[in-house]
Amino acid sequence: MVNDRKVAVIGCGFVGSSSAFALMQSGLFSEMVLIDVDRNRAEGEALDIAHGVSFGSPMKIYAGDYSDVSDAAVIVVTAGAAQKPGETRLDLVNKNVAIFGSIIPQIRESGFNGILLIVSNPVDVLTYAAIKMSGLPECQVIGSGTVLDTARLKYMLGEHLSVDPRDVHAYIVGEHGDSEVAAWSSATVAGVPLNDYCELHGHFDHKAAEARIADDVKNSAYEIIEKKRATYYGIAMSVRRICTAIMRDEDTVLPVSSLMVGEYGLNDLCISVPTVIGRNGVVTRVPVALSDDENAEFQKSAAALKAIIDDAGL
Ligand code: 6V0
Repeated sequence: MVNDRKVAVIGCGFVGSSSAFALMQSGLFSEMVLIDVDRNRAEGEALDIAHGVSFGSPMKIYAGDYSDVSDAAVIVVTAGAAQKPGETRLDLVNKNVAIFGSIIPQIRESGFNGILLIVSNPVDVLTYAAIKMSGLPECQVIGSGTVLDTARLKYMLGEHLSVDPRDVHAYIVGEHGDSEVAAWSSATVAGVPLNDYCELHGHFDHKAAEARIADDVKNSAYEIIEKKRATYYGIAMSVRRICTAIMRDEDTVLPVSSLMVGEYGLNDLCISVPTVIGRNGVVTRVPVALSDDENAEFQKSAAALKAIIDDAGL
């Protein structure tokens, strides 16, 4: 039986603890179990976060093990090595595939049948690995994908155009990483095509602005890691947003990473495209319009991911 009020977070480092903190504040769950190979870390984070409960909604928060996850509605996996300054997300493949080899089979053996949300990097490759190792239906395994990159894009466009980022409709698609693609051709502000909206605000040099903003989005993780060693608040809010879409059965469109079965001509790899998310996970993917150039870049991103999946022997 799935307990709709229970979430588990595996990996309690910067990203896991920040996500747990954001989930505690969300009021979505009334029970949260934290798991880490460093048991003290999980216990410390559980205590620290639990002390905020009296300012939020009643909630049981504790450090546990895999016997505690069988009935969770959602498991968020953030365990694994993180990027060091100068390292790409793809540099982490072998280390984190091995770590997943010790985590996902234990989730499987527990009998878990909820939604598995993968956050560890490289997230697209690890989402694919989690589908293979968990035996769960593919719609129940979701990678946080380019939800964070898209949030960064909307924030930066909001700043550029002095408009609420929530009124910017624009997506980063492809790999959560260096080959990601900004889908400029379908971007709008309140339904107005992006370039038209830019011109209303006195911005005419579209190509230069697009290149600058896409670069800033792509490089923001590197910049933050260089300055403070890790990124965690933005991803924690992304985790909260994805969990909200799931638990409230919102059918929200979010650019999560999931297994392609013919969409965009792709098969047998996980990559981010706008995807409808509800209580059972992936409902369907939205065929966002890409220009020829964007599609070529997106296909390149997919080919790069496929090569890594094959190299890793997944
Ligand atoms: P961190 O602070 O080093 O935390 C990792 C945690 O995982 C530590 O507490 C470890 O003890 C724990 N851990 C390691 N092995 C296991 C295991 N077998 N079982 C349980 N716990 C284990 O790293 P941080 O929290 O900064 O990053 C975690 C992961 O998230 C990394 O792979 C990052 O690259 C990734 N991120 C993904 C983002 C996204 O948008 N998808 C964004 C930011 C970081």
